[in-house]
Amino acid sequence: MTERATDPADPTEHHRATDPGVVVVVAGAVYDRGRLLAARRSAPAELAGRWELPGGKLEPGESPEEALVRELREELGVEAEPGERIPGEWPLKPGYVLRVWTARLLSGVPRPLEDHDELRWLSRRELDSVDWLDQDRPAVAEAALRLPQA
Ligand code: 523
Repeated sequence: MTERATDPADPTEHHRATDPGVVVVVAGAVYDRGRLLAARRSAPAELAGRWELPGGKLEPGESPEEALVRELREELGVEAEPGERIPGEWPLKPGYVLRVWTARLLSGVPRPLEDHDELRWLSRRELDSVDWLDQDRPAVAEAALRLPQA
């Protein structure tokens, strides 16, 4: 299901879409021991083979943090704790925006269960070694600033 945020009186509204017609996609800059998790998309065809910060669309009634925890559990089989929002918002296809949170791995070893066919943990100096989706690049650059130099 897709969240189209609606009620301006809802106190959680600012956590969702600023524009009620916009679908929010949340992604996680998942850290573990000084490395950032990169995931290679297996679908749809136009995005397959490109690397992203894992995540997905908000479902109705979810906060972005809840959506992120759910997506990381579904897609990677891990438990993660959301941290801070990485400032900024990046347009995707028309009507969709990407927002990114940092997240810390709590338990589990990430596996590509859904939507991905490969995962890699990248140190700061390895971040340019994968072909990130264009829209993820600014968030990856911001996330890199939060990684220890390696
Ligand atoms: N992106 C994107 N970068 C990024 C994510 C998580 C998603 O550009 N880091 C885009 C890709 C899709 C759209 O956002 O065009 C929705 O992401 P998707 O397909 O991962 O969302 P889901 O998992 O909620 O989608 P369904 O499989 O349709 O439920």
